[in-house]
Amino acid sequence: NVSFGLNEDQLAIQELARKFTEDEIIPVAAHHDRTGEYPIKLIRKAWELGLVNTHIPQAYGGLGLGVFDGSLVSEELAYGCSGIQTAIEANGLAEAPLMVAANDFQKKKYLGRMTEEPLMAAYCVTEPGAGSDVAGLQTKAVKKGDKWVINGQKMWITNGGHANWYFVLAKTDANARAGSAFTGFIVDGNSKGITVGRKEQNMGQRASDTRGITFEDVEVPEENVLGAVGQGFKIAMGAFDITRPLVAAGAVGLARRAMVEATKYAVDRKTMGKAIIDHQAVQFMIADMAIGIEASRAMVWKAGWLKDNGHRNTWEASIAKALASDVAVKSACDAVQVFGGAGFNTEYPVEKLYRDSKIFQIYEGTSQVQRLIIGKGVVDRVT
Ligand code: CO8
Ligand code: FAD
Repeated sequence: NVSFGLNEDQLAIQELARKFTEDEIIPVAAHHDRTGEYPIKLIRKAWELGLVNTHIPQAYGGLGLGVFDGSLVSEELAYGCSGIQTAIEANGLAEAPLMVAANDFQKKKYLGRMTEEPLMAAYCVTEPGAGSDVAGLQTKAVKKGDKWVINGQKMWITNGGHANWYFVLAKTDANARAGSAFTGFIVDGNSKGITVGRKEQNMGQRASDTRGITFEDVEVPEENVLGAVGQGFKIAMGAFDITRPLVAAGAVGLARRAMVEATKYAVDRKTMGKAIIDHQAVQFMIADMAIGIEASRAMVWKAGWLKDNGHRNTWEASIAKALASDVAVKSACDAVQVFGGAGFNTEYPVEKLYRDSKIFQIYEGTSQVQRLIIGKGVVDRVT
C-alpha cells in the first residue's frame, strides 16, 4: 500500500498550511526576524485553524494526524519562516513524550488543555553541560514523601519563556545505565522554583523563543511521572522518532524556498547577454537544490510512514534529519550565491534563509549525532 499520491484529506491540510503561510507568515517573517518578537498572534491564528498540536489524538480534542500528515504541514510552514514554524511546532516536541508514554489521565489533563486554548509547552532535555550526550545530564529528581523534587538547569529550551508546562528529563538513579537512569516528568509552568532565563539572541530563527530554565527544589506530584520511573531516556528518544522527521520536513520547506527564490532571481537577472539561469553553472546549483529537496522529502515521508504504520523508524528518522538539514544549509548557501551581492543583503530573502538554515544541523540532534545513529544502524543491519 505504498503511495506517493496524497489523499483528499492530506491535500486539504497541505493547502490549508500553504495558504496560511502565504497570507499570514510570509508578510511578517522579516519583521519577526528583525525584532525577535515572539509570533504569538500568528500562533493563535494557526491554532484556530488546527495547524498547531496536529497529532493530539481525537480522544483528547486534537486532529490525530500522523507523522506523515504532520510533515506536510511542517514543510509548508517552514517555507514561510522556519523560526515561526519552530515556535509553532515545538509544542509537538513537548507533547511527543506524552504521546509515547502518558496514561489517560495525563493525556486528558495536559494534551486536552492544548486543544482547548492556544497554550505553549516545552521539551527540556538539553543542559549547559550536555546536549548530544543525553546520558550525561545532571538534573536530578529525588523522591520525598509523595512528591518528586527536581533540581538542575536546562539550556536552549524552545518556547521556554511561554510554556504552560514542561517535559523534563531528570536523573533518578545515579548508578544505573542510561536506559534506566532517567525519568520523564510533566512539570506545570507555574510551579514554585522555576526560573526562566532571558531570551537568547540567536543567529537565525529569531522569532523562536530559546531560553535557559532553572529548576530549584521544584516539587512534582507522583502522578506527573511519565511511563515508569527509569524509563525517561527511552521516552525522550522515542519522542525524536516522531519529531525528527518533522524537523527534517521543516528543512525541506526552507530548501524549497531557497530554490524558488533563487530560480525567480536567476530567470530575471541578466549577465553577459543572457539570464543567469542560462549559465549552466548557475542552473546546476538550482538543479542540486531540486535533487536534495526531492530526495529528502521522500526520506521524510518514508520515516513518517514507518512510524504511522507501527514500525520502528529511528534509523530512517535520522537519515531524513541528516540529509534534509545538509540540503537546507547547502541550498540556502547556494541561493545566496545565485543572488550575488544582493544575496548578502538583508533587503533580499536569502540571507535570512542562510542564517535560519544552520540550526537544522544542530537542534534535534546534531548532524554528527544522526550519523552516529545511522552508522550504528548500518553495522546492525550488515553484521
Ligand atoms: N526509542 C527507544 N529506545 C531507545 C531509542 C529510541 N529511539 N534510542 C535509544 N534507545 C534506548 C537504547 O536501546 C538503550 O537501551 P538499553 O540501555 O536498554 O540497551 C538506551 O536507550 C540507551 O541508548 P544508547 O546506548 O544508544 O544511548 P547513548 O548514550 O549512546 O546516546 C544518542 C545515544 C543517539 C547520542 C542520544 O544521546 C541522542 O540522541 N543525543 C542527541 C540529543 C538530541 O537530539 N537532543 C535534541 C534536544 S530537543 C531539540 O533540539 C529541539 C529543537 C527544537 C525543535 C522544534 C521542533 C520544530
Ligand atoms: P555538544 O553536544 O557539546 O556538541 C558540540 C559539537 O560536538 C557538535 O558539533 C556535535 O555534533 C559534536 N559531538 C558531540 N558529541 C559527539 C560524538 N559523540 N561524536 C561526534 N561528534 C560529537 N534542547 C532541548 O532539550 N529542547 C529544546 O527545545 C531545544 N531547542 C533548541 C533551540 C535552539 C535554537 C538551539 C540552539 C538548541 C536547542 N536545543 C534544545 C538544544 C540542542 O538540541 C543542542 O544544542 C544539540 O543537541 C547539541 O548539543 P550541545 O549544544 O550541547 O553541543
